[in-house]
Amino acid sequence: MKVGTRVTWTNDDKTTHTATSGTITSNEYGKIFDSGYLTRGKSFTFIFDHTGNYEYFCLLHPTMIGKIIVTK
Ligand SMILES: [Cu+2]
Repeated sequence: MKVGTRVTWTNDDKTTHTATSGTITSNEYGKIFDSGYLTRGKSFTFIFDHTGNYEYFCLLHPTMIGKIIVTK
């Protein structure tokens, strides 16, 4: 997706989740964005203003992972 895109994560699950930048094994996780605990129905929005590959995961369920690729 293009720089400047706004991404919204919405938790449609019964279980609480997070969208937290980085990987569970990195000291840097959560530094770029961190939704905090998203209970059912809650949303979190982040605007990607820089190019790059942004991995993210759920702090509560670290096998839940994703990646966002931001291009010019
Ligand atoms: Cu989770």
